[in-house]
Amino acid sequence: MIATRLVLAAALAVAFAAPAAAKWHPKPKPSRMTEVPVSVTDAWIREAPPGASALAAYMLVVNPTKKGLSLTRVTSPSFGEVQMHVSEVKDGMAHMKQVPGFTLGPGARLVFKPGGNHLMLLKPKKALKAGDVVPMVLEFDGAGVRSLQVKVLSQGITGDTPHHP
Ligand SMILES: [Cu+2]
Repeated sequence: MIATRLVLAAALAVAFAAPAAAKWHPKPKPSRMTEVPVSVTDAWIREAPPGASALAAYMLVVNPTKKGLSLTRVTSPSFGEVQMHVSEVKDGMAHMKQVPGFTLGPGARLVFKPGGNHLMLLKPKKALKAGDVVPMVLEFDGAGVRSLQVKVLSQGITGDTPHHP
């Protein structure tokens, strides 16, 4: 009888200890929270016709730190997916392809511009028009993030570089 009670008490102790143990071992991701002092200028999204399934974003990213950085992921709450694309000319034809990221050495500049590297914004969650502002987060592997607000502009909507339909 006493033995049974002890077992029950032990079982209860474990049950109550479990939540405390979970609290004791949090899983912080400091690198995902840290803002990296990367400079981002001239950030803009090209306004697309209503119903467009993809938009493109452009900006100048400069790494002023003394450490190399790897841009490995870009997200935006306004889009289901953001890809990093490079443009290249093959056999006289302009092509674009997705890349896993870009590395920026100390002091390096990374240019996203029409006809060159660009951020491909896919699965828009709502229609965007010129003047709208879209939050975006650049993630630098192991270093942190750079959060920014990107304005939608109508410039170039007729396009110097035809893009995804
Ligand atoms: Cu593209």
